[in-house]
Amino acid sequence: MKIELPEVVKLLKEHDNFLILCHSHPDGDTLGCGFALARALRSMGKKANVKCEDNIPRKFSASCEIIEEQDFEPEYIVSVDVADTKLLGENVQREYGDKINLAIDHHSKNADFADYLYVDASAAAACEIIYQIVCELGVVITKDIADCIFTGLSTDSGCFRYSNTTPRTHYFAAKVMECGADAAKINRIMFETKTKEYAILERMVLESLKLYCDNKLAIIAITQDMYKTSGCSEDECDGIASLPRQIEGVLAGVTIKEKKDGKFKISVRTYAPVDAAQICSKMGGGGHVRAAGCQLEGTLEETINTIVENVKEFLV
Ligand SMILES: [Mn+2]
Repeated sequence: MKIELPEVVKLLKEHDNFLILCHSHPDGDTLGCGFALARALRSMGKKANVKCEDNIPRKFSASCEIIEEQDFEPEYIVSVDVADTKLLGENVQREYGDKINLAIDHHSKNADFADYLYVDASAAAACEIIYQIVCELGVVITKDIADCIFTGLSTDSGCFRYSNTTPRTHYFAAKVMECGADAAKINRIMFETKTKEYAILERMVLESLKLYCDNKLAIIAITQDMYKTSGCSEDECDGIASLPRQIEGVLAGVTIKEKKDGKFKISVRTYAPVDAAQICSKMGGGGHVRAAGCQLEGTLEETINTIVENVKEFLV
């Protein structure tokens, strides 16, 4: 059932012993939401843990500092930034997928899997929602909470450069900076710092770049071999998906990542009027207007062909 923000706040006040679920392959937004909310609830004297199927990439350790796990039986399960229970990852989905009490999200196509759902699709990051919730809960926004929220705001808006960025995104960022968020440090870690391994991987990925559809579609591919040769881990290269769209004239940038099981994870980034969510839903996935994803099987060549076939009609 869809609810509004005051009801979300009421549910959080009424309950205790929270388990907060992030999506798998965690990004700055889902982690920022999870740890900000857990810290806020704990500061109200409640118990709260954060759960994620995958390991948390090292670059988030400075801003979303991992909190010590508390020992309790979860009573109220909240998902943050999770559009579909599939995105929780296999194990978390199996254990909690049908037990989620409250979903807090900013994906317009949320699968409505929880007892209660709050979606604000106008939010650039789910952390915009968490900021409002934390304020309404009346808790003091500590530097730790501020850093978490800033991380979500900044990463989901591409350092406030993507078209999803609104005055409100900037306003909330300003508010959490007033509470001590270290914006410069977080942005440097998220957007300017790369490991030597990542730089080597990036060079290989750029060599894989191919242009299609009158140079309006750019595709790059990352194979398991490239991870091995470069020494770069898979969870380290989320930002690479923005690469193909940087080329002048490109309206759709596609990143193909080979997973360990040989299947391909596809990330699509677009500029107006091309709708990434529409493209990906044709291939069994989904997401936002400018950023979406799906999964494909087959050889790399077949996968590229499938993508070109599905994207080209949107580029005429
Ligand atoms: Mn998000």
